[in-house]
Amino acid sequence: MSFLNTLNLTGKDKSVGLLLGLILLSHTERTGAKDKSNVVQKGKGSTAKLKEIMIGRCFNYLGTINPNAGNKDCSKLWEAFLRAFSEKDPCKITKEDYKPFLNMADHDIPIGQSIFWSQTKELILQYTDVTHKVMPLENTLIGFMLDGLNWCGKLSSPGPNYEACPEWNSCTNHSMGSFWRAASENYAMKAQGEVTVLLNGSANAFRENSIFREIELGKLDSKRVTSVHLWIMDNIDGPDKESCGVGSVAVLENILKEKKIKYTCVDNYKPVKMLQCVFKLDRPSCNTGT
Ligand code: NFD
Repeated sequence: MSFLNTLNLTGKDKSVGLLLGLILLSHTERTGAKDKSNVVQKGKGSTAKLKEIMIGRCFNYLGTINPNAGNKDCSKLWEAFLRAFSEKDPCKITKEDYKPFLNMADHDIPIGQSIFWSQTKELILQYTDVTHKVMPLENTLIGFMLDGLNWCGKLSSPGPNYEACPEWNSCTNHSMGSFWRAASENYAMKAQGEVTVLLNGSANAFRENSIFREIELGKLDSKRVTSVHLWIMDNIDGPDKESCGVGSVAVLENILKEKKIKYTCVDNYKPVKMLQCVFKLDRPSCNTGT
């Protein structure tokens, strides 16, 4: 009503103004201008050719990367994935919306090959490619199909919105945030045997609000996980901010003790350090002494 007051309307005029306002509001809802909800969509739109990329990655994964993942229908997987966010407000997508896709795409993770990371994505993917000894979320069918892609939908039309998406941090039930939380939860629940965690010692390693801290750690089942190996890797050019027993790493160690999960902790684990050094051999900390 304060808006009407500013127009200096009185009596009957005010009622007409109110009626006009209501008509305008209902028109806005019908035409889909409400897609913007309360959030300005400033983020990148969905990745071009999202469907083709996802289906192609799916065939590649099942055919060449991990034929043990079983029989899956890649087109049906795409449809289940799309249904999670198509024709919906991109800020109102929940973890549950992705459950049908996750259930269809799910497969076993070999015992002892679960590996978690936070702020060390590039390094963990290099380590995975070189050793073939671990299977991070990004090397499961679910993670492989979506890693590095962008997506959201809009209320007023089906399919991905290629123009713009809300920024990841602008809302809680973001289409991508909810997906990664759901996928990470699903991945962590399946961990068995020895588990590895690779954290960044040049940062706040065990960051609050990180998916590793908020979702994955809590889903590690102490009956299935026999031990956790923490590798705290500093960037080659430093700084050495956190280490085993120091800062947020100490907090993580205490949580593992409370959960009664055995753990080891190594600072700058040599095989990973050597990978970091491949690209920066001239740095003093990479001096191999030869
Ligand atoms: P992180 P974390 N805006 O390095 N996971 O502990 C945008 F655009 O802090 C895998 O949270 O570690 N992207 C993936 C963001 C994604 C933002 C999420 C942001 N504000 C979780 N914040 C994946 N493969 O992409 C975070 N991100 C994205 C699983 C960005 O792509 C893995 O199993 C960043 O590289 C792993 O154990 C990524 O989220 C753990 O959760 C991770 O942020 C890593 O999640």
